[in-house]
Amino acid sequence: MPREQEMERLVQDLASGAVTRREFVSRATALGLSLGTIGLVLTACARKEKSAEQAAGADLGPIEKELNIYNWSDYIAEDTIPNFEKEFGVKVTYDTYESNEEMVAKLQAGASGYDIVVPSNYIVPVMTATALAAELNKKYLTNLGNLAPTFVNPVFDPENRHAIPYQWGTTGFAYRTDKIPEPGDSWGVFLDAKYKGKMTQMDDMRDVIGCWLRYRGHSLNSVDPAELKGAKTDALAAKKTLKAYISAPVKGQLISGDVWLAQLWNGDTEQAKAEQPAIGYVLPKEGCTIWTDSLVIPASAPHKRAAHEYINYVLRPEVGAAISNTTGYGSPNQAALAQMKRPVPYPTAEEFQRLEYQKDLGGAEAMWDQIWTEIKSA
Ligand code: N2P
Repeated sequence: MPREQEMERLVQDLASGAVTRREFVSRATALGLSLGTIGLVLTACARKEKSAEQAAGADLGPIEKELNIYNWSDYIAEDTIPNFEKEFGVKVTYDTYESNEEMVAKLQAGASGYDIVVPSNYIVPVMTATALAAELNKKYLTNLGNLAPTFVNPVFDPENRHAIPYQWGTTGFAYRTDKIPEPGDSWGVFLDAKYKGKMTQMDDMRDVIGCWLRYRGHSLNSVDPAELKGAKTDALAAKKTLKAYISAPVKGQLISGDVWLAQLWNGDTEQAKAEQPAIGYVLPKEGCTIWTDSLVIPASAPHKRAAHEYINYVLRPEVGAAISNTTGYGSPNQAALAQMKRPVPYPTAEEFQRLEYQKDLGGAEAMWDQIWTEIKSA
């Protein structure tokens, strides 16, 4: 295992209690970590454990009158918030974002005022390791039993201590069946000069570089400089044919016909298709991202009781079903499936050969950031 990964694993093991503090110190020293850094990690970990213990059993008091939600765009049913406000007597402020990085940057900048955020799987361990996520108080989550077994105790958040799965989906490409009847099933389509100016990729480092890594047969979590160099070459070649890097807002352009082919998530594709039936979706043969987004309460959330009530409300079968019926995404709410118009079945083991969950890049994030900056500014 490369040294960086070994360190990362070691810090995770300390945080989860898999190694003792004493073991951590001796192994971290052997890995060449400075004593100052070791001290910082130990202090952060102790502080986190203390606040987690306090939070998990705390009585949160009466429900507050306000709730501030920060969610991805187009990721909720029309009546989800109004019904919650009416029933619980809470005024909800609802803001949206377009990428995990945008959301995390807001939280890292200091008390954001948000009570609910919706990170993807690979972001949750980052939020817990940096004490950005609050420990959930399960006594308020009486509907937790409605989660499908796959989403209970997920690898990204053992025992659902900080995250309750909300929706899951994939990142493939959407296309106009009337403009490109046969787009094939490869990420290589983005290199096809025939469609120059009519294609877009997501405005998301992980999805763009990730798809080009898969195109070359690598993991979309690669931290190998040579593999990343290849992915960068392809991304730069594809950029010559692209109209833009754009995520959810591309739906309008697919509907109008300004864009014929767009790297996009399955559910947003379904939403566009509801308005323009000539839209198809492809999971490229080289493989692509599968993700689970979860409801998380930031450690700095000012309205924690209302946030718990909201999570518990979303876990109701009819609320979960209404959300997926609008978004087109899969629901981790097993009890909701029976009420869904087109339930999206969770992938089989065979389908998983084409799918990969993103992981935190750890120390290699800076290298990815650098490559993405170079691609964007080229
Ligand atoms: C929102 C879909 C976002 C999901 N439209 C990406 N994880």
